[in-house]
Amino acid sequence: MTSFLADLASPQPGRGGLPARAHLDTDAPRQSLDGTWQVRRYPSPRHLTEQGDWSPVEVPGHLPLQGHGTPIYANLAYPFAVDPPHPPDDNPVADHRLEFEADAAVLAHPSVLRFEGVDGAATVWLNDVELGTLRGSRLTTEFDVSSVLRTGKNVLFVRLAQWSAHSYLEDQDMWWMPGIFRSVTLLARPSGGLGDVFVHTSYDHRDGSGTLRVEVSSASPATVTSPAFGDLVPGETHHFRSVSPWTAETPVLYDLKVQTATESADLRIGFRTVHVEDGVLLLNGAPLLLRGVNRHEHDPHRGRAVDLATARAELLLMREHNINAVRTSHYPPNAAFLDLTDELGFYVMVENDLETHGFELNGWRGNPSDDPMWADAYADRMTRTVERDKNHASVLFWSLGNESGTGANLDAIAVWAKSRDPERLVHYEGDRRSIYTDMYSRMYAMTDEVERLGSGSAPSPRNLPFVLCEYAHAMGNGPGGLTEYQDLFHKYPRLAGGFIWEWVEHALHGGVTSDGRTISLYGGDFGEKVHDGSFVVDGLVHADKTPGPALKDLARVYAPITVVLAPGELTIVNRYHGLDLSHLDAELTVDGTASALALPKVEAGTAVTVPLPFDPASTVTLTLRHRDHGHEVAWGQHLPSRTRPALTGTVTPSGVTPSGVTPSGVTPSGVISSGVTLGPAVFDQATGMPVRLGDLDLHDVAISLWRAPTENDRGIGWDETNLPPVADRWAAARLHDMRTRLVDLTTDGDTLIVRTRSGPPIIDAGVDVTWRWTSDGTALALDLTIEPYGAWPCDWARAGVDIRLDRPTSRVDWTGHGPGPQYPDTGQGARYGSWSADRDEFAVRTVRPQEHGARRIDDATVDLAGTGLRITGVDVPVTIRPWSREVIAATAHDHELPPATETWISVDAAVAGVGTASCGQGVLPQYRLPASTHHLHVVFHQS
Ligand code: IPT
Repeated sequence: MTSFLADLASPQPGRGGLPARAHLDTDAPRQSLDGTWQVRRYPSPRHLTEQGDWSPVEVPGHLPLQGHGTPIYANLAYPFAVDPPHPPDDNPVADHRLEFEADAAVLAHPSVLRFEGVDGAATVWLNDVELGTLRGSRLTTEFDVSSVLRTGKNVLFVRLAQWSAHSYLEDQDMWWMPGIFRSVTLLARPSGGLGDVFVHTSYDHRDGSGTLRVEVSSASPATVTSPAFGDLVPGETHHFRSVSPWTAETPVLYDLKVQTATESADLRIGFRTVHVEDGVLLLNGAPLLLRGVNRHEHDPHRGRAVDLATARAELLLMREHNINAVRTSHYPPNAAFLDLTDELGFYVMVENDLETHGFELNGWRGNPSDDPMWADAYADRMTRTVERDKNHASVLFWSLGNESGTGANLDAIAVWAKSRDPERLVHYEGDRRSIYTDMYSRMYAMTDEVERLGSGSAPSPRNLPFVLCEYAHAMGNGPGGLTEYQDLFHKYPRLAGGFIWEWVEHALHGGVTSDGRTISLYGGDFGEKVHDGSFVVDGLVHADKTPGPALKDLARVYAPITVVLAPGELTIVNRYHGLDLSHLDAELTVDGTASALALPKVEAGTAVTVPLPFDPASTVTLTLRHRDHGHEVAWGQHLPSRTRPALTGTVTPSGVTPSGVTPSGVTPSGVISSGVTLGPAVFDQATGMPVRLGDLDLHDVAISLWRAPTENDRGIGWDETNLPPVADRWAAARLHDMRTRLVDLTTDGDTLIVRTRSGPPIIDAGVDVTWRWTSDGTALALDLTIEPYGAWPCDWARAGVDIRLDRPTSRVDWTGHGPGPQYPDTGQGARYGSWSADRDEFAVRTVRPQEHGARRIDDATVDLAGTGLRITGVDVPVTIRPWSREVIAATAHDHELPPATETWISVDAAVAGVGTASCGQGVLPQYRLPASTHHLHVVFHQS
């Protein structure tokens, strides 16, 4: 076993494997070795005598998700000493063993054993014969087993160590979880069968013609046929006068059969040309806008062992939300995923299995990217990436890897990729010189810089098109600011769009609480000493693939059509790559009554304005639905101006005794003077706050400027790296800890006027608040003015009123924007209408609790088990939750929040945007809330 140990410290690629080739679907017999294997563990490769017992394990699967060890989440930081190429001694090893009988059909031929993904570093034996080693966790390795596979019992043995030299190359921001997490297959390789196939196509948009060349390597003569094109000569370029191009909008695939006398493969190919001209990314001659997401493979139970049905469902969900591009961050996906992207229509950037990000924490010293010792490993990884996936129409870009600094090894693999596959574009973000890439790529660049790049006032290297390989970090409540990015993409042809970070949250399933709540876990929850907490939970969809609110917002922002409704006219901007609108149905809804609308013809890349008379006082919504898929593609809405609710009569306050207020605003302890009444409301003369509305007790009514920090509030914005996160600024100002003094409580005719002054301790800044209460005998109206005084040390999170009710809410029905939440820089997907949500939906729960769920309402009824509270106003931001903000802020996981026994309601005059400072720019200036005067008009009714 010394060689096992020595191998682990070798920067060399795995040995013993066959040359990389395309993942082909052939008719040669095959046998899946997936299923139940046996596993036994050792604490380290130096302790291989201390073996544990054999126990079952499912393949594909990760060991830590099956009770063998624990997952570790770290972003950049290597959870071991950075001592390349050496792995740590503390290095869990697992022997995997499978006994199987080989199928006669496989045994009848030479054969290979294929591993599609083994996380960690392994040595493989079949029937005690060492086949070689596996390196490159997310890459395919094939071993020739022709002379080893036998009739009857075979024993496959895989010794897998978690850490090796190659761990330095696999520092992706995700869970470290060893295991054979993709399929293991025996493939018959008939003599004279197919070796490799490389399909080259192009499309000429000027005349609709296409070319096709199929390179075949095989041990005997091969033929290529296609129902559409007849017989083709391998290796020869065929010209076809008219082909249907492949695009994500029209994913036309042609069948192709490549065969020898002994083996035949079915391929589905597409004709398309991707290239760059004058700094613009073009597909089939027309500008290409990437409306993309970064997709990791993740399932809360199975980790990266994501089955194809799940992958298909993910892609369908993306398509329903106008996503047209996927970056396979940060490794090649399950090979069959790309069959789906070909078929369903996605532009794919396939990324090499490479990241050395942890070296950045060490000033990039010793970075493998620039060390000749690692050159072969780099070449090996890139080769296996390109060779496996080179026949997919959907794959437009090869990415060299993620966050691996710069260096000669990257330069070399870029040059190799370009020479091996000149028809695709090469991407790498980490090297700003962009000397060998086909696009200038950045991550999280701020909108002002993107604007400069788009307009040309900041030059992009070599006049390359610009792409954001990551932006808008979808962590917790957010991302804010999607619209600002998209507007720039629409404005400047040089901007080719980008990929949101990221598609799916990587929370792991941690069981269910006694009251039935799912436990979702993140970094640190497994006792890791080095970890990055909840930073792994940052996706548009939750780990179980249920959409978070940001997905609806993104769908609106990514819509390939913009609909603008104004009284008298309708403008439609068609931003499709090539489609006109004939595949859409339009529905016009005027004040709730829907009718079909005939759409004008609008060619791709053009806009049309047509007359559309309607009463400006009506609510008009135009939705466009995709006829084939049924999903809503785009919508626009005209909203009439609304007037604030007015009471029809007034009653006068009673019981106001100015002497009840002492100069300091303090009443004798324990005495609640409740003599002040106004219609259905009773006020505490000592505090000036309402304590009762009809049958409802109101508690803790107070002014608040704080929110439970979002994960974006906790991040340092890239636009102000010299400042602490806004959440820390609020904490320093003790924004959560306001102290209030009643200034006076008076009446002015039928108005009860309460003036209070509130401010955090320590500092001499705060707010003067005037509460003007009126009532018609049944409802209670509040006119509130919040005015800052003093020099405020920070912006506010919000400005509004908190109320606690001593009973839980079951649901909320409202008229206003919905169904999703809305902050000033999010909620693009929220439209005006009548909505209903249960307590959890309204609150919008996140894996790590934080401020969320504000809706802008005109009329909301809060169901409080037997009674209700109705709130009316115009566009009033409201949050309704069972917990105080202090509780939310102090709770690390959703399942740790206490059961709902009460209701906290906030009714705000203003709220701040959320931005995307968890990784990227903070809240844009126009969405911040510097100290200033705010007004709120709202009416409460007990119902
Ligand atoms: C960037 C990484 O590429 C990605 O894997 C992920 O970690 C993301 O950030 C944040 O979730 S790197 C970052 C330092 C910009």
